[in-house]
Amino acid sequence: MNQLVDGRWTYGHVGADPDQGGDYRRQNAGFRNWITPDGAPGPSGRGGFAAESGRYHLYVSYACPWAHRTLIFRELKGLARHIDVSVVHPVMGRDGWSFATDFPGATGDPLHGADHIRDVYLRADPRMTGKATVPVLWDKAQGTIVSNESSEIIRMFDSAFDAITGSEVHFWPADLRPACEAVNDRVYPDFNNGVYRAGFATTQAAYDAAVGPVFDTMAWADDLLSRSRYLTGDRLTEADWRMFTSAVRFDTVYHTHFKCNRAWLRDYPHLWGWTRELYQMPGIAATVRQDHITHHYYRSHPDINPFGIVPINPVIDWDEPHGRG
Ligand SMILES: N[C@@H](CCC(=O)N[C@@H](CS)C(=O)NCC(=O)O)C(=O)O
Repeated sequence: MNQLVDGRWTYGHVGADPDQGGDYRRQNAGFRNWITPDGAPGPSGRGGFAAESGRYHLYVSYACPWAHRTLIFRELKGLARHIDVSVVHPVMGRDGWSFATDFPGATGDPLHGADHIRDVYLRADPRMTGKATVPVLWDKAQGTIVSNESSEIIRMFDSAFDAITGSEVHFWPADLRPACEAVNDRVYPDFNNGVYRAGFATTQAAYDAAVGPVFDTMAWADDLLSRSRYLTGDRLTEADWRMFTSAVRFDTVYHTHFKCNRAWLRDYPHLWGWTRELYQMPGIAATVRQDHITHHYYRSHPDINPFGIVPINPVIDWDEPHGRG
């Protein structure tokens, strides 16, 4: 379960991002291996995970912004034909993510017939005790989990399969890595995770400390995007996609459910145009399932929405011309 620390909810991924360089220790088994073109070891974990078509399986929730990153990279990198996907039910109960199929788009688990995502973790590590998170990248050949860290899964997807897919587009290019890191270092704590810290705060002080940086970061990004095509300059990078997954959830859940209601995202013209531009890129709209997003957040957190009522929500025209570039 989420942990209450100093009046703040730590939501599993607080500090979980290795980009933060902090002292966070993942509660769950922490699978940190890498798929590489030839199976050589990656920056962490062990080797033996060579890029092959059909070998790997991705478990996601359409609701989760971290899992969403991996779905986006699967599309952008032409991996949909090579890596199949299972989607959990959007409503997370006491046993965590389930494979119930009574919601459109929830696929169940055709690979293992598991009831919950926890069962998939237990196949890889029967002693695993911590939280069973999505995404999970599964290796059918070795019957284990390659990685459950989205920030690393997107970097393997960015290049490991290029010889198979022929993809030549890269979102983690060597020359822009410092610029990406600088943006990620702000966006992860103050926006991606900042909305959770605001939403799960149980003291006024914890809420106040979290919510200010959320809007400071949106104002900063709006200003940056008034002068720059993307967050790190002229080229679209992972830094954009990592901010995007929270941006598309802002007006439908974070604004109301997490009490981030100083403004709507669509009040920031450049940020809103950029969000629509990314949304309208080929393959992306199908990864954005607002039905899963709203039903997950509003129905999975009884502490902050005890009756599980899903609000009517604003009507948002995601296909409105973005007028950029
Ligand atoms: N560091 C992980 C974090 C993933 C994560 O925290 N996912 C949440 C959903 S948004 C989860 O699965 N939580 C399970 C739970 O709370 O039981 C990543 O980025 O891959």
